[in-house]
Order: sequence, then structure tokens, then C-alpha cells
Amino acid sequence: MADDLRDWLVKVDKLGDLERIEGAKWDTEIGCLTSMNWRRQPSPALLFNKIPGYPPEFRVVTGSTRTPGRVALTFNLPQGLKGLPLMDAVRQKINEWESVLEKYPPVMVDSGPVLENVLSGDDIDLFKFPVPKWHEEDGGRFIGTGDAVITRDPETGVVNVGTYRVQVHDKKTPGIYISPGRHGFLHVQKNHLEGKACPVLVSVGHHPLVFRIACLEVPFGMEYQYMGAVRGEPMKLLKEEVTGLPFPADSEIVIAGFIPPDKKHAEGPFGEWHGYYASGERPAPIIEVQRIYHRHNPIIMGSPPGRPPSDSSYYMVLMSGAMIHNELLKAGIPDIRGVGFSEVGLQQFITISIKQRYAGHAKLAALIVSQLRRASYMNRYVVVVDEDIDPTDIQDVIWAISTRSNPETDIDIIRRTRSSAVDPQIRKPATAFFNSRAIIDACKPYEWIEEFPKVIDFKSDLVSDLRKKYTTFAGD
Ligand SMILES: Cc1cc2nc3c(=O)[nH]c(=O)nc-3n(C[C@H](O)[C@H](O)[C@H](O)COP(=O)(O)O)c2cc1C
Ligand SMILES: [Mn+2]
Repeated sequence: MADDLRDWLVKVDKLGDLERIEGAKWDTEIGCLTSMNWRRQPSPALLFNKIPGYPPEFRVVTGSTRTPGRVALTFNLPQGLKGLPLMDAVRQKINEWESVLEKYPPVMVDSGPVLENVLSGDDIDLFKFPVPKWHEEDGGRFIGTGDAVITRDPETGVVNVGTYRVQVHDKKTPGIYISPGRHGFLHVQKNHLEGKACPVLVSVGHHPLVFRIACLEVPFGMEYQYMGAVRGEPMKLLKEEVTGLPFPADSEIVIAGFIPPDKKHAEGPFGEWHGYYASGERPAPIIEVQRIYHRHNPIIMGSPPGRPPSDSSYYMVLMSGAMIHNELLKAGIPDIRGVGFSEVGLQQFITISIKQRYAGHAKLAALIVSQLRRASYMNRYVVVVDEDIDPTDIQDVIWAISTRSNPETDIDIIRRTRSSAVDPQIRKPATAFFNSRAIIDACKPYEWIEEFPKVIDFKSDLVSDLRKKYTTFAGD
């Protein structure tokens, strides 16, 4: 195939952005090095090989899309931009992709490298692969972190692809954790309500684009089209023999089976994206595996969560911020300058910058954002700032909150909103997962905006003249 994970690794290697690591153990060493790497400068993609106890070329890759350069390579984005200009360029790209989704339905093919090895019956053994235990306190080894879980709606036939974590309980039994409200959750639920097992595929190694679209809240069931639109070429899929579900022909490893309605297994604890082992150990669905398909010398796409900034934080900030901005425009909210998350607050702390046009404009934007699907999952704070504040610059945002909001009048609390079993602030066991959220209006007061004290600033002419005159101040 034109562009698979292996081709991608060659490109990353050519950029000098790939580090091979030999001999790291699956038991926490791969996970610890992965996490140490997130805070290194530069922070290459890591390709682990010669993992003790495994064939030397059974590999694990991590950090695939941790950096601006590798995200740009994967999504064909302009290089070298940052902050709001980058967000605007990404929004433009998203609009282009979303306008051509219908042109990229996936095509079905008959063969692909993933069929090089087909395991069934007694040969099914998930520990055949170097599945990492990622964090010290994890309840086991997780094969699915940067994965793509494929399910089908039993009524409409729509196929969805989502990233949901997959633990290996024993060599034949993986467990899966899907949050309520996810598309995959709805598919499992529909089957189970009819008393049927839910057919499922889990691809655990593939081009990073497959993973990065699976983990994004794209329109329901449009993931394969989305991947096609980004690549400018339809996805090539194989029809899986037992479940009938379609999967990428150049995947590295695919697990096929059924999620039964009546069986669960203790799942977790697992180090999660907010930086805690919050969901503890609970019963969660399992997969009864019928087949495993894999390429020779397969590569696991690892993307463990961790205390942010982590494997996914740069990518999520970029894509979710851009998508939320686009959704606000579609909702008819004018004069949005930008939407920003920080790599540590993620969707829990979102800032929107607007040019206030009418009384209530700021609150309207904030309330909508707090309930959008991609933000509603565990958001806690939505901050609205004026157009002179860069929402992607957390220093700017804190300055605006500190100087333009008055806690008594500018903070609203919304109660009993959507949370999750992974919320560190909910004491377990719990029967339902709610949180609350705060809207912080850190805009200048609309009714006396013109009188608000002037910000200290220097005219841009003066600044540029001085840059020319004193070249050590040239700046960027
Ligand atoms: C690395 C990573 C791991 C994730 N793990 C899970 C998970 O275990 N369970 C879950 O429900 N969502 C998880 N998510 C979030 C979903 O993948 C995301 O909400 C996606 O949009 C789900 O697809 P869907 O919108 O088709 O349901 C994860 C996201 C990332 C980036
Ligand atoms: Mn979906």
C-alpha cells in the first residue's frame, strides 16, 4: 500500500526524528522511557526492538505524533507555524477534509500484508506480542493504547472506528473500556439490548493517521472517509471473515471477536490521560477472540496516557481547539478569534477569545463550548477572553483572568454535567458520574468596555523602528 506505518517510519527516520531503542523490557521499561521522552528536547518517535523474550523485530512505537513536525507530516499540514496562525491553518484544512468526505468512501480489497499470519483456535495468544505494562501501578498489560476499535450499528450498518483502551487479561481474553456516550459504546449497547454479542475488531498497529482519526470526535461513523480525505486517497480495507467488519489492509495486528452481553472481567487500574490512576479496578466488558491477523515482524502502535504533557496532548490541543472553533462558527457565534487548550489542562480548561459584539455574547459562546461533544467529556472550566488575548498562550489567559474577572460576578457554575469513571474527583464506587463546570467571563465588562483601563502597550511602528535601530532586539 502506498503509505503504511513502515513507510511513515522511513520518512520520520529521514527527518532524523526516530530513535531506535534495543533491549527495553515490556515490564514498565518501555512505558517509563516513553514517558521520559515526552519531556525531552528534541522528542523523537521511539521504536523499541529486541524486546527481551520476543523475536527481535516484534516492535513497539511510541511518541508517534507527539511533536508539531510529526503531526504536520502525518496530516500534511503546513510546517513552521505555531499559536493562532497554526490553529487557523488547521481549521482551514479541517473544512477542506470535511467538505470532501463523500468523495472518499473506503474501497474493499482482497489481500493485504496483515493476512501474512492468521491465528485461530489454540494458536490465539495475545502474549505472542510484546505488550507493554505501561505504568508501575497498572493492573496489567495493555495492548490497545494507540488502537482503532471497529464496530457496526446493528440497525443502520454504520461502521465506527474509535480509540478505546484494551487490556490483556489472559492470552485469549482482552478487556475493553469504552466510556458511556462514545459511538462504540452505543454499538455495543444496541447489540446487548437485543441479547447479542457485539462483533468487534481491534487494530493495535497501523499508520498513525488511523489512530489519530479514531481518537478524534469526527462525525459519527465517518472515520474511514476522514482518513481517506486527509490522505487524498481512499482507505483500502479487508472484510474480516468472522465478524464481517472492515479493517485496514495494511494494519500490523488486528484482533477479531465478539463482546458478549453477559461476561465481564476486572479491568484497570490504568494510568490515565489526566495524570492519575482514577478509575481503579472495575468490571468491564471482554472480547471473545476468534482470530488474530498480523504482519511478519509486527509493530504495536503505543500511545499510553500519562501525566500531561503526554503522548497525545499536543495533537489533542491542536485538533480539538480547531474543531471547537469551527463548531462555534457553525452554531452562528460571530467574531471568534480562537479557541485554545493548554497541554496540561486539555479539554478540562478551555479558553475562547472573542471580539464582544453584544451583551451576553461571551456567555453564549462559553455555554455552547462547555456542552459540545468533544468538550463535554470532563470539561471543568471554560474561560472567555477578549480579542487581544491569545487563547493558546496560557500566560495571556491567566493575566486576563487575574485582571478582567471578578469572582463574585463573573463565575457561573453548571451542575450535574457529564463526567466519567476516569474522573479523579469522583470517589469510587459511584453509581453515576457527574461533575460541575465553571464559566469564567474574563472579558472586559461589556457595558463600560470603552472606559476599561487601557492596557500598557507600545505602538507597532515604534517597536519595528527600534528593532531596526537596535539589531539585538530584532526578534522574530
Ligand atoms: C490515547 C487515547 C486513548 C483513549 N482511550 C479511551 C478509552 O479507553 N475509552 C474511551 O471511551 N475513550 C478513549 N479515548 C477517547 C476516544 O478515543 C475519543 O473520544 C474518540 O472520539 C472515540 O471515538 P467515537 O467518537 O467514534 O466514539 C482515548 C483517546 C486517546 C487519544
Ligand atoms: Mn465515531
